[in-house]
Amino acid sequence: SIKAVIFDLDGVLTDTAEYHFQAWSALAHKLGVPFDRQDNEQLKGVDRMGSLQFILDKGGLQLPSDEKDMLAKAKNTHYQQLIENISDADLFEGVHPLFNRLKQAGIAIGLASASKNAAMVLNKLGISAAFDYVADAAAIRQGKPHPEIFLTVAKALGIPAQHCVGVEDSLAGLQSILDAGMYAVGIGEKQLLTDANLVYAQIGQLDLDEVLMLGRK
Ligand code: B16
Ligand code: MG
Repeated sequence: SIKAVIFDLDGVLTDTAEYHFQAWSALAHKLGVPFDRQDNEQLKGVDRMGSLQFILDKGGLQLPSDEKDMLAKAKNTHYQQLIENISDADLFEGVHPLFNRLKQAGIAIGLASASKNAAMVLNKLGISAAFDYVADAAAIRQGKPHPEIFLTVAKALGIPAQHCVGVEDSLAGLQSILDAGMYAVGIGEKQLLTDANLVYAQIGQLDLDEVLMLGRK
């Protein structure tokens, strides 16, 4: 049976994935590298330096590491400006009712976000207290698609992977969940998130009874 649901943040609980996209596309534009939403799908869930490297590789650019650090820092500053004014109004519809139902059912709630800004975003959304455990992105050595982050959260919650469900909007994240040995719920387009056990267009459409059935098979 399912004893924990481990959520991704950006693109699952709020639309910050859009702000990451805007900040990366501004940076790519400055570098003269073509970058569109299709490219961005590859970046979702991928950590900051990995995302920058994807853009540099796409443009055939090789830069010394101090310049890469500067570019990553500039992207983050831009991203933080974009999220400065987000609030509880930016939480996707349906998150509070879902969390309430999980709590009533005694199911643990975890966060597995690759973002070093996750704690700040949770605070702005007003949901920090809802989580039984929040992964520290800075302490994760191998980012998504590696399973480390989801396994770290499960371990901290004290729940074996086969009793966990991961919820993700990114291809890298779904890979991470499945390689961790968990059930995977995708949020987004069915045609894109083909590896997920179940896919819903938005978190508000997630059918918890259907998700919990995954653990009964
Ligand atoms: P930061 P998630 C990920 O968050 C984003 O999807 C990805 O676009 C971003 O590059 C990554 O966090 C790192 O974020 O630069 O804020 O540390 O989807 O895993 O919640
Ligand atoms: Mg995401």
